[in-house]
Amino acid sequence: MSGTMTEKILKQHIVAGDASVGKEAALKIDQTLTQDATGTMAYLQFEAIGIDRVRTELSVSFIDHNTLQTDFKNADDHLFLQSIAQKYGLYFSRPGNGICHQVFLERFACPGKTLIGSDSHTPTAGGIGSFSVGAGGLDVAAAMAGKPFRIKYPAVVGVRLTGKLSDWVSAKDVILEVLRRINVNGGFGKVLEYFGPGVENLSVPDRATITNMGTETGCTTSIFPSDKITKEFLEAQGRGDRWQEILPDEDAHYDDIIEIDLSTLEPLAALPHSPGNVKPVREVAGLKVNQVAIGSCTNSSLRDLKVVAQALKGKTVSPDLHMIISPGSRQVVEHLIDSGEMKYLIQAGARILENTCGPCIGMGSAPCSAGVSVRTFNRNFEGRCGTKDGQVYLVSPETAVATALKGVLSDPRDLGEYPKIIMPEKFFINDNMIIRPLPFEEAKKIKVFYGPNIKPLPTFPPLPDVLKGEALIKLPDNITTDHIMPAGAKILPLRSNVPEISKHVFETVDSKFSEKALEKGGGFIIGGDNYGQGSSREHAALAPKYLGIKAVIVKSFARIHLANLINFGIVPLTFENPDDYDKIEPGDFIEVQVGDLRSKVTLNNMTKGIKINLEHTLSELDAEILKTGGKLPWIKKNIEN
Ligand code: MIC
Ligand code: SF4
Repeated sequence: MSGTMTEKILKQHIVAGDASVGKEAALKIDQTLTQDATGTMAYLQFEAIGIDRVRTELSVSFIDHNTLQTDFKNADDHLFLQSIAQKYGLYFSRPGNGICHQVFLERFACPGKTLIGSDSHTPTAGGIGSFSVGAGGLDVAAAMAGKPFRIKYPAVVGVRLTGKLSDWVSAKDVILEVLRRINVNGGFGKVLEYFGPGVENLSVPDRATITNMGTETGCTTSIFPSDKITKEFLEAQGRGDRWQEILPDEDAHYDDIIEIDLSTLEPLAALPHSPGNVKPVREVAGLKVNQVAIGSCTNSSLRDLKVVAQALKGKTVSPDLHMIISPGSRQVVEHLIDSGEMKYLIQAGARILENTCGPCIGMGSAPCSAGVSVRTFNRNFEGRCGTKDGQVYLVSPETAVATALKGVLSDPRDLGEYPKIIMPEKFFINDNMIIRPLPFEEAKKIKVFYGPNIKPLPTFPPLPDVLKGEALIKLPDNITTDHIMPAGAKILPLRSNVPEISKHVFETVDSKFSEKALEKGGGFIIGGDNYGQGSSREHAALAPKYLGIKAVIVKSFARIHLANLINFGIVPLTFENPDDYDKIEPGDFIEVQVGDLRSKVTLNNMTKGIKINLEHTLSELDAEILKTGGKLPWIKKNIEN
């Protein structure tokens, strides 16, 4: 039977449910990844499930988000994660080894496998032909315990690539073009599957840039074929035996098709404050820039940094700005040192940071007041860079380096001849910063280290039939998880301490929110479209739950956040008629009859005396999980050890 790549991989992994678009399907998960910021909670949950070893083919725990160690908290969390990995049979990538998605692509990702990761950019591995999905930590914990992962069976959109990119135009411009066309919610419920003759003109890291930032469309995942180029990449990584061909059939049926002729693309930029706010660089060129930052899981591969190094060779970064580079992995750095290109970066005045997420998640390098920062990252949500009025532009490494040299936002095509990039035939393989799993008998003896910052998981009671309380906050469209539960150097160390981190919920929107919520005994959140876009951080559900939030009532949800709300027992509801959004004001007292969540849900605005019809997309199982008080108690009830 003919099919898309998505259908082929899913067919081999569906263990229950229905393979029709929009219906719930349960997938067997082969591989998992976590990073430190979501990992502490995910492993506390894994421990609470009570399994003695991970039940996946491969599970990897990375430390890459918070490595600042500003006090004992972060250092303690690292020890916790390392001891957990040793105890339960995981690979552990030590701090400094690199950004999870870059290292995973280099050393672990396999075509045809299913992967879930407690990070929304897990689809990076789609660049190698893996079906890889971002999820909340609890879903990853459940997958590590051998439980299937439930998704709404996706529609498959074929992105047909033709032609070849011009000099100074690169993979980032391809995904910015996709975002320009479908914006930050155009991918909801869909897989973006790349195919067509243009695919062979993109390397695996190029493809990974595209699947990485595909997350910003709200899609379930993005995937590229596994072809000759994939084989060469895996062979160069010493992993040729992991290759298998995965191509769509000639007559594969796509639910929709997006056509992109690579040769017509030009350098693009996403303007503040949305990755979907895309314009050609030439239209915004000349803007004075205070900072250029290169790196993140989107654009920190060896190819990307080689382009930057070659363009900087023998030149000096503009005195009007700072240039910061965070390489994706130690492998990338080793190659840059070996080829002498690291010297070009340093001689030009670039400031080299550790191989971590760094400025992308507000861990330092915040721009100056109202500063313009031009970044090769994937998100430019307001305040995420650490400066509330910072103006972040998302661009390719080519545009970033041109800007660093000129001091103003610049079209890289003005730099002249495109540098010649020589990629190694074989990558340096040095896995000495990856600690392998211990044999079971030895693992059993490991004692898990719990620092004083690791607080026990809060528990929540089953859901009552009627929810009552105040509308505590009313928000516009496209609220991100960075609004709900901010990150950055001050807050990330609190990820394993729910009572403390809850104090920061909605801090940038309403500084009194957490106090108010606790004082009123909880209540409701009212929002617009695409509520919860962005990160997979389950703290954006868990912390509001801790503050007593009972239901979130919005026009529409982003995928991962919706799943996280269910996992933590907050009822996700939408307006049957979006105009009813106007019928609730903050402070209104509300009563919502949820019953068994199988029939219609009505909201009674007691303050205004108005009844409003609400909807939801909850499956029977979701309803059961919610009624039990969340996924953890539900799993504990249902797991067969
Ligand atoms: C992000 O890019 O927002 C993060 C930080 O990587 C998050 C995960 C987190 O909040 O820990 C993500 O994308 O899922
Ligand atoms: Fe890290 Fe940024 Fe990538 Fe998130 S988007 S995983 S913070 S580099």
